[in-house]
Amino acid sequence: MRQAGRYLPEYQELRAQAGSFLNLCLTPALASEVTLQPLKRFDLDAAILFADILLVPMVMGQRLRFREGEGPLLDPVRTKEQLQALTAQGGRLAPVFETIDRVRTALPPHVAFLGFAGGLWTVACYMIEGQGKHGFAQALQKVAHEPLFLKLLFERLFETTLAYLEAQSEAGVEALQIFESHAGLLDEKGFRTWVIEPTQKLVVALKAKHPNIPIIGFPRGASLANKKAYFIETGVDALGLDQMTNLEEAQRELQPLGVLQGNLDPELLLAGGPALMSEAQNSMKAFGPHHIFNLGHGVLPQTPLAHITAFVEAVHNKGA
Ligand code: 1CP
Repeated sequence: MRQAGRYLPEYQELRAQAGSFLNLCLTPALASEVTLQPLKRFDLDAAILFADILLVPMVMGQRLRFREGEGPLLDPVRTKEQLQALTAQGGRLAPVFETIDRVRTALPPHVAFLGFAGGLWTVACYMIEGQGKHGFAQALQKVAHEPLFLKLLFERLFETTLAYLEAQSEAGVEALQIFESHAGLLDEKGFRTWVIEPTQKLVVALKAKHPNIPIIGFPRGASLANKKAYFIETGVDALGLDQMTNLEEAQRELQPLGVLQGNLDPELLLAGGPALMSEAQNSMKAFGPHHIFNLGHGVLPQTPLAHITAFVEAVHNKGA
Protein backbone atom coordinates (compact mmCIF):
# COMPACT_ATOMS: atom_id res chain seq x y z
CA MET A 1 0.00 0.00 0.00
CA ARG A 2 0.91 3.63 -0.18
CA GLN A 3 3.70 3.67 2.36
CA ALA A 4 5.16 0.34 1.34
CA GLY A 5 8.28 1.86 -0.10
CA ARG A 6 9.05 4.20 2.72
CA TYR A 7 10.45 1.61 5.13
CA LEU A 8 13.17 0.61 2.63
CA PRO A 9 16.48 2.52 2.50
CA GLU A 10 16.83 1.59 -1.20
CA TYR A 11 13.42 3.22 -1.84
CA GLN A 12 14.57 6.41 -0.11
CA GLU A 13 17.64 6.41 -2.31
CA LEU A 14 15.70 6.21 -5.59
CA ARG A 15 13.13 8.66 -4.23
CA ALA A 16 15.95 11.18 -3.67
CA GLN A 17 17.39 10.47 -7.12
CA ALA A 18 14.02 11.08 -8.78
CA GLY A 19 13.69 14.52 -7.16
CA SER A 20 9.92 14.42 -6.91
CA PHE A 21 7.47 11.68 -6.04
CA LEU A 22 5.58 12.24 -9.32
CA ASN A 23 8.79 11.92 -11.29
CA LEU A 24 9.40 8.61 -9.52
CA CYS A 25 5.91 7.40 -10.51
CA LEU A 26 6.31 8.52 -14.12
CA THR A 27 9.85 7.29 -14.88
CA PRO A 28 9.56 3.60 -15.89
CA ALA A 29 13.19 2.70 -15.09
CA LEU A 30 12.76 3.99 -11.52
CA ALA A 31 9.12 2.98 -10.91
CA SER A 32 9.78 -0.58 -12.06
CA GLU A 33 12.83 -0.80 -9.81
CA VAL A 34 10.81 0.48 -6.83
CA THR A 35 8.05 -2.05 -7.59
CA LEU A 36 10.60 -4.87 -7.48
CA GLN A 37 12.58 -3.72 -4.42
CA PRO A 38 10.49 -5.45 -1.72
CA LEU A 39 10.70 -8.75 -3.67
CA LYS A 40 14.48 -8.62 -3.58
CA ARG A 41 14.51 -8.49 0.20
CA PHE A 42 11.52 -10.59 1.19
CA ASP A 43 9.98 -13.84 0.00
CA LEU A 44 6.68 -12.21 -0.97
CA ASP A 45 4.02 -13.78 -3.20
CA ALA A 46 2.93 -10.64 -4.99
CA ALA A 47 4.20 -7.27 -6.17
CA ILE A 48 2.09 -4.11 -6.41
CA LEU A 49 2.68 -1.56 -9.14
CA PHE A 50 4.41 1.56 -7.89
CA ALA A 51 2.11 4.48 -8.72
CA ASP A 52 -0.53 6.46 -6.83
CA ILE A 53 -4.32 6.71 -6.83
CA LEU A 54 -3.99 10.46 -7.51
CA LEU A 55 -2.55 9.93 -11.00
CA VAL A 56 -6.19 9.65 -12.13
CA PRO A 57 -7.15 13.25 -11.22
CA MET A 58 -3.80 14.34 -12.69
CA VAL A 59 -4.61 12.78 -16.07
CA MET A 60 -8.10 14.32 -15.88
CA GLY A 61 -6.35 17.70 -15.84
CA GLN A 62 -6.28 18.60 -12.14
CA ARG A 63 -3.00 20.14 -10.97
CA LEU A 64 -1.26 17.74 -8.57
CA ARG A 65 1.92 18.05 -6.54
CA PHE A 66 3.43 16.25 -3.59
CA ARG A 67 5.10 18.54 -1.07
CA GLU A 68 7.77 17.09 1.20
CA GLY A 69 6.18 15.99 4.47
CA GLU A 70 2.78 17.38 3.49
CA GLY A 71 1.32 14.67 1.28
CA PRO A 72 -0.63 15.40 -1.89
CA LEU A 73 -1.97 18.82 -2.88
CA LEU A 74 -4.51 19.39 -5.68
CA ASP A 75 -6.31 22.52 -6.87
CA PRO A 76 -9.79 21.70 -5.48
CA VAL A 77 -12.69 21.04 -7.87
CA ARG A 78 -15.88 22.15 -6.13
CA THR A 79 -18.09 23.64 -8.85
CA LYS A 80 -19.53 22.49 -12.15
CA GLU A 81 -17.47 25.19 -13.89
CA GLN A 82 -14.23 23.94 -12.31
CA LEU A 83 -15.12 20.41 -13.33
CA GLN A 84 -15.88 21.44 -16.90
CA ALA A 85 -12.62 23.39 -17.11
CA LEU A 86 -10.57 20.19 -16.58
CA THR A 87 -8.96 19.04 -19.80
CA ALA A 88 -7.80 15.45 -20.11
CA GLN A 89 -4.02 15.07 -20.43
CA GLY A 90 -4.07 12.18 -22.90
CA GLY A 91 -0.92 10.07 -22.84
CA ARG A 92 0.41 11.31 -19.51
CA LEU A 93 0.01 7.86 -18.00
CA ALA A 94 1.86 6.08 -20.81
CA PRO A 95 4.96 5.69 -18.56
CA VAL A 96 2.87 3.67 -16.06
CA PHE A 97 2.09 1.11 -18.76
CA GLU A 98 5.74 0.92 -19.70
CA THR A 99 6.55 0.33 -16.02
CA ILE A 100 4.06 -2.56 -16.01
CA ASP A 101 5.68 -4.05 -19.08
CA ARG A 102 9.14 -3.86 -17.49
CA VAL A 103 7.99 -5.38 -14.20
CA ARG A 104 6.09 -8.16 -15.93
CA THR A 105 9.21 -9.18 -17.83
CA ALA A 106 11.39 -9.10 -14.70
CA LEU A 107 9.08 -10.84 -12.21
CA PRO A 108 9.52 -14.56 -11.57
CA PRO A 109 6.43 -16.45 -12.79
CA HIS A 110 5.29 -17.52 -9.30
CA VAL A 111 4.95 -13.91 -8.12
CA ALA A 112 1.56 -12.29 -8.80
CA PHE A 113 1.50 -8.73 -10.13
CA LEU A 114 -1.22 -6.35 -8.93
CA GLY A 115 -2.34 -3.16 -10.58
CA PHE A 116 -4.66 -0.74 -8.82
CA ALA A 117 -6.73 2.40 -8.78
CA GLY A 118 -8.54 4.36 -6.10
CA GLY A 119 -12.25 3.78 -5.62
CA LEU A 120 -14.27 6.61 -7.15
CA TRP A 121 -15.43 7.94 -3.77
CA THR A 122 -11.90 8.03 -2.35
CA VAL A 123 -10.45 9.80 -5.37
CA ALA A 124 -13.40 12.24 -5.39
CA CYS A 125 -12.60 13.06 -1.73
CA TYR A 126 -9.09 14.25 -2.71
CA MET A 127 -10.33 16.05 -5.85
CA ILE A 128 -12.89 18.07 -3.88
CA GLU A 129 -10.84 18.64 -0.75
CA GLY A 130 -7.54 19.32 -2.52
CA GLN A 131 -5.61 17.40 0.15
CA GLY A 132 -5.86 14.57 2.66
CA LYS A 133 -4.50 16.02 5.86
CA HIS A 134 -7.50 17.73 7.34
CA GLY A 135 -10.38 15.34 6.72
CA PHE A 136 -12.97 15.50 3.95
CA ALA A 137 -15.63 17.94 5.14
CA GLN A 138 -16.08 19.49 1.66
CA ALA A 139 -16.64 16.09 0.04
CA LEU A 140 -19.18 15.14 2.72
CA GLN A 141 -20.87 18.50 2.20
CA LYS A 142 -21.36 17.54 -1.47
CA VAL A 143 -22.92 14.22 -0.42
CA ALA A 144 -25.40 16.03 1.81
CA HIS A 145 -26.20 19.07 -0.34
CA GLU A 146 -24.92 18.70 -3.93
CA PRO A 147 -25.45 15.13 -5.13
CA LEU A 148 -25.92 16.39 -8.70
CA PHE A 149 -22.41 17.85 -8.72
CA LEU A 150 -21.05 14.58 -7.33
CA LYS A 151 -22.85 12.63 -10.05
CA LEU A 152 -21.17 14.73 -12.74
CA LEU A 153 -17.79 14.32 -11.10
CA PHE A 154 -18.32 10.55 -10.80
CA GLU A 155 -19.20 10.27 -14.51
CA ARG A 156 -15.85 11.78 -15.46
CA LEU A 157 -13.99 9.77 -12.84
CA PHE A 158 -15.66 6.56 -13.94
CA GLU A 159 -14.54 6.91 -17.55
CA THR A 160 -10.95 7.71 -16.63
CA THR A 161 -10.67 5.01 -13.96
CA LEU A 162 -12.15 2.36 -16.24
CA ALA A 163 -9.80 3.25 -19.10
CA TYR A 164 -6.83 3.30 -16.70
CA LEU A 165 -7.59 -0.13 -15.23
CA GLU A 166 -8.25 -1.62 -18.67
CA ALA A 167 -4.94 -0.28 -19.91
CA GLN A 168 -3.17 -1.74 -16.85
CA SER A 169 -4.69 -5.16 -17.60
CA GLU A 170 -3.63 -4.90 -21.21
CA ALA A 171 -0.11 -3.92 -20.18
CA GLY A 172 0.21 -7.10 -18.09
CA VAL A 173 -0.96 -6.87 -14.47
CA GLU A 174 -2.60 -10.09 -13.26
CA ALA A 175 -5.12 -8.73 -10.77
CA LEU A 176 -6.56 -5.32 -9.89
CA GLN A 177 -7.10 -3.80 -6.47
CA ILE A 178 -9.56 -0.98 -5.85
CA PHE A 179 -8.50 1.12 -2.84
CA GLU A 180 -11.60 2.67 -1.27
CA SER A 181 -9.60 4.04 1.64
CA HIS A 182 -12.22 6.55 2.77
CA ALA A 183 -15.27 4.26 2.58
CA GLY A 184 -15.63 4.62 6.36
CA LEU A 185 -16.72 8.27 6.06
CA LEU A 186 -20.11 7.39 4.58
CA ASP A 187 -23.31 6.23 6.28
CA GLU A 188 -25.22 3.25 4.91
CA LYS A 189 -27.13 5.23 2.29
CA GLY A 190 -24.09 7.19 1.16
CA PHE A 191 -22.04 4.01 1.01
CA ARG A 192 -24.63 2.43 -1.28
CA THR A 193 -24.82 5.42 -3.64
CA TRP A 194 -21.18 6.47 -3.74
CA VAL A 195 -19.31 3.20 -3.14
CA ILE A 196 -21.38 0.10 -3.94
CA GLU A 197 -23.15 1.38 -7.06
CA PRO A 198 -20.15 2.91 -8.88
CA THR A 199 -17.91 -0.04 -7.94
CA GLN A 200 -20.47 -2.51 -9.23
CA LYS A 201 -20.64 -0.57 -12.52
CA LEU A 202 -16.84 -0.54 -12.73
CA VAL A 203 -16.56 -4.28 -12.09
CA VAL A 204 -19.21 -5.08 -14.72
CA ALA A 205 -17.45 -2.89 -17.30
CA LEU A 206 -14.01 -4.36 -16.49
CA LYS A 207 -15.25 -7.94 -16.62
CA ALA A 208 -16.94 -7.30 -19.98
CA LYS A 209 -13.53 -6.74 -21.56
CA HIS A 210 -11.36 -8.78 -19.21
CA PRO A 211 -13.55 -11.57 -17.83
CA ASN A 212 -10.66 -13.40 -16.18
CA ILE A 213 -8.90 -10.66 -14.27
CA PRO A 214 -9.45 -11.02 -10.50
CA ILE A 215 -10.55 -7.82 -8.75
CA ILE A 216 -9.92 -7.15 -5.05
CA GLY A 217 -12.04 -4.48 -3.36
CA PHE A 218 -10.78 -2.71 -0.22
CA PRO A 219 -13.60 -0.70 1.41
CA ARG A 220 -11.48 0.49 4.33
CA GLY A 221 -13.30 1.46 7.51
CA ALA A 222 -16.74 0.33 6.31
CA SER A 223 -19.00 -1.35 8.90
CA LEU A 224 -19.35 -5.13 8.82
CA ALA A 225 -22.84 -4.81 7.27
CA ASN A 226 -21.50 -2.45 4.60
CA LYS A 227 -18.55 -4.73 3.86
CA LYS A 228 -20.93 -7.63 3.45
CA ALA A 229 -23.21 -5.72 1.08
CA TYR A 230 -20.16 -4.50 -0.86
CA PHE A 231 -18.79 -8.02 -1.30
CA ILE A 232 -22.14 -9.45 -2.43
CA GLU A 233 -23.28 -6.61 -4.67
CA THR A 234 -20.17 -5.23 -6.38
CA GLY A 235 -19.05 -8.57 -7.81
CA VAL A 236 -15.43 -8.19 -6.69
CA ASP A 237 -13.62 -11.53 -6.48
CA ALA A 238 -11.91 -10.86 -3.17
CA LEU A 239 -12.38 -8.49 -0.25
CA GLY A 240 -9.49 -6.64 1.39
CA LEU A 241 -9.97 -6.15 5.14
CA ASP A 242 -8.63 -3.32 7.31
CA GLN A 243 -7.19 -4.12 10.74
CA MET A 244 -10.34 -2.81 12.44
CA THR A 245 -12.22 -5.89 11.19
CA ASN A 246 -12.83 -8.46 13.91
CA LEU A 247 -11.42 -11.89 13.01
CA GLU A 248 -14.37 -13.97 14.22
CA GLU A 249 -16.91 -11.72 12.54
CA ALA A 250 -14.98 -11.77 9.29
CA GLN A 251 -14.67 -15.52 9.44
CA ARG A 252 -18.38 -15.95 10.14
CA GLU A 253 -19.94 -13.25 7.94
CA LEU A 254 -17.52 -12.58 5.11
CA GLN A 255 -15.45 -15.65 4.40
CA PRO A 256 -18.43 -17.71 3.12
CA LEU A 257 -18.85 -15.04 0.42
CA GLY A 258 -15.41 -15.40 -1.17
CA VAL A 259 -11.68 -14.91 -0.75
CA LEU A 260 -10.47 -12.47 1.89
CA GLN A 261 -7.25 -10.45 2.02
CA GLY A 262 -5.80 -8.95 5.18
CA ASN A 263 -5.73 -7.86 7.90
CA LEU A 264 -2.82 -7.80 10.32
CA ASP A 265 -2.37 -4.49 12.15
CA PRO A 266 0.67 -2.61 10.76
CA GLU A 267 1.42 -1.47 14.33
CA LEU A 268 2.02 -5.10 15.30
CA LEU A 269 4.50 -5.52 12.46
CA LEU A 270 6.23 -2.37 13.67
CA ALA A 271 6.37 -3.66 17.28
CA GLY A 272 7.46 -7.21 16.35
CA GLY A 273 8.02 -9.93 18.97
CA PRO A 274 5.61 -12.50 20.41
CA ALA A 275 2.47 -10.33 20.00
CA LEU A 276 3.08 -10.19 16.23
CA MET A 277 3.65 -13.91 15.92
CA SER A 278 0.63 -14.89 18.02
CA GLU A 279 -1.68 -12.56 16.07
CA ALA A 280 -0.37 -13.95 12.79
CA GLN A 281 -1.15 -17.44 14.13
CA ASN A 282 -4.69 -16.40 15.14
CA SER A 283 -5.27 -14.97 11.71
CA MET A 284 -4.03 -18.08 9.93
CA LYS A 285 -6.17 -20.24 12.19
CA ALA A 286 -9.26 -18.14 11.56
CA PHE A 287 -8.90 -17.76 7.80
CA GLY A 288 -7.32 -21.06 6.80
CA PRO A 289 -5.40 -21.68 3.61
CA HIS A 290 -7.70 -19.95 1.09
CA HIS A 291 -6.65 -16.53 2.19
CA ILE A 292 -4.41 -13.73 0.92
CA PHE A 293 -2.28 -12.91 3.94
CA ASN A 294 -1.66 -9.17 4.14
CA LEU A 295 -1.64 -6.17 6.43
CA GLY A 296 -4.80 -4.20 7.12
CA HIS A 297 -3.09 -1.08 5.68
CA GLY A 298 0.37 -0.01 4.48
CA VAL A 299 3.69 -0.87 6.14
CA LEU A 300 4.57 1.94 8.58
CA PRO A 301 7.76 3.77 7.56
CA GLN A 302 9.65 3.06 10.84
CA THR A 303 9.06 -0.72 10.65
CA PRO A 304 12.32 -2.65 11.23
CA LEU A 305 13.17 -4.81 8.20
CA ALA A 306 14.03 -7.78 10.44
CA HIS A 307 10.39 -7.89 11.64
CA ILE A 308 9.20 -8.24 8.07
CA THR A 309 11.68 -11.00 7.22
CA ALA A 310 10.76 -13.01 10.34
CA PHE A 311 7.07 -12.50 9.80
CA VAL A 312 7.02 -13.51 6.11
CA GLU A 313 9.02 -16.60 6.98
CA ALA A 314 6.65 -17.54 9.81
CA VAL A 315 3.57 -17.14 7.61
CA HIS A 316 5.13 -19.24 4.85
CA ASN A 317 6.18 -21.98 7.28
CA LYS A 318 2.87 -22.21 9.12
CA GLY A 319 0.60 -21.21 6.28
CA ALA A 320 2.09 -23.60 3.74
O1 1CP B 1 7.92 8.99 -0.94
C1 1CP B 1 6.92 9.44 -0.37
O2 1CP B 1 6.96 10.09 0.67
C2 1CP B 1 5.58 9.22 -0.99
C3 1CP B 1 4.73 8.32 -0.19
C4 1CP B 1 3.79 7.61 -1.14
C5 1CP B 1 3.98 6.33 -1.72
C6 1CP B 1 5.11 5.39 -1.50
C7 1CP B 1 2.60 8.16 -1.70
C8 1CP B 1 2.04 9.52 -1.46
N1 1CP B 1 2.07 7.24 -2.59
C9 1CP B 1 2.86 6.11 -2.63
C10 1CP B 1 2.66 4.93 -3.51
C11 1CP B 1 1.33 4.26 -3.51
N2 1CP B 1 0.12 4.83 -3.21
C12 1CP B 1 1.07 2.92 -3.89
C13 1CP B 1 2.11 2.02 -4.55
C14 1CP B 1 2.50 0.80 -3.89
C15 1CP B 1 3.21 1.01 -2.57
O3 1CP B 1 4.04 1.89 -2.43
O4 1CP B 1 2.92 0.19 -1.75
C16 1CP B 1 -0.29 2.67 -3.69
C17 1CP B 1 -1.05 1.36 -3.86
C18 1CP B 1 -0.88 3.89 -3.28
C19 1CP B 1 -2.33 4.09 -3.04
C20 1CP B 1 -2.82 5.30 -2.33
N3 1CP B 1 -2.38 6.60 -2.43
C21 1CP B 1 -3.94 5.28 -1.45
C22 1CP B 1 -4.79 4.05 -1.18
C23 1CP B 1 -4.21 3.15 -0.16
C24 1CP B 1 -4.09 3.75 1.22
O5 1CP B 1 -2.98 3.96 1.64
O6 1CP B 1 -5.14 3.96 1.85
C25 1CP B 1 -4.12 6.60 -0.99
C26 1CP B 1 -5.18 7.09 -0.03
C27 1CP B 1 -3.14 7.44 -1.61
C28 1CP B 1 -2.96 8.90 -1.50
C29 1CP B 1 -1.62 9.27 -1.01
N4 1CP B 1 -0.47 9.18 -1.74
C30 1CP B 1 0.62 9.53 -0.99
C31 1CP B 1 0.15 9.87 0.31
C32 1CP B 1 1.01 10.34 1.44
C33 1CP B 1 -1.25 9.68 0.29
C34 1CP B 1 -2.21 9.82 1.45
C35 1CP B 1 -2.59 11.22 1.73
C36 1CP B 1 -3.48 11.30 2.93
O7 1CP B 1 -4.69 11.13 2.82
O8 1CP B 1 -2.94 11.54 4.03
